[in-house]
Amino acid sequence: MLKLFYAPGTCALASRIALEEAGADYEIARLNFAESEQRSAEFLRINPKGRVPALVTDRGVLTETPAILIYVAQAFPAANLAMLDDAYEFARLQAFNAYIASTVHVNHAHGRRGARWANQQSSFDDMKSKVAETMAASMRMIELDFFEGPWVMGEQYTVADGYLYTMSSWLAGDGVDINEFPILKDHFERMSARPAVQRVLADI
Ligand SMILES: N[C@@H](CCC(=O)N[C@@H](CS)C(=O)NCC(=O)O)C(=O)O
Repeated sequence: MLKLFYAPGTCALASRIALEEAGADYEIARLNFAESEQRSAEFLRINPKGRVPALVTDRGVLTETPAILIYVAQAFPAANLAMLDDAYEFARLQAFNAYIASTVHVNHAHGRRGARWANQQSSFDDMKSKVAETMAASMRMIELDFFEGPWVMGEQYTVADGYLYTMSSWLAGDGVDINEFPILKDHFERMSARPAVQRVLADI
């Protein structure tokens, strides 16, 4: 059975939504970040990066959200969570997920994980002061330039939707009002109502 290492409020939510949407048989292993369990020797043996998500499969451990999302889409093709037969559309989906991982998530991380990039408190404070601006700029670009509607990629619901939903769920904490983005707000509300997301929210 698949096992997802997870922590509430993290990007691992996207992988969990994908597993739920896929109807996968999986179990959750929750890490308590307040207790730094992600840096425990036991977890570092599973994921030396000390981060979630990590998905334990019968062939080994997968990390990195975009890779896990595509793995789930390919491992459960009946769920139709990616355009697996269209090279161009599949690449567009991966481009969206890569943008979230490399830019939007990193914007957010500057607010709480500044120690990854700097040493001084003044540097952390400076990075943190930029988060609302960079998150808003990224979300504006997604809303105006990337989001096809009614789902991220158009008519087909894909793993990108749970990933965008995860980013939208961080906005209030990053000082960004989702009401500034009516399309993303509508997407967030429709995502929240999906049975798979409801199941996750009931067991956060
Ligand atoms: N590139 C990774 C990033 C994973 C990541 O940074 N996860 C965060 C939670 S959102 C984490 O585990 N942080 C723990 C830490 O920094 O100690 C991905 O996209 O999955």
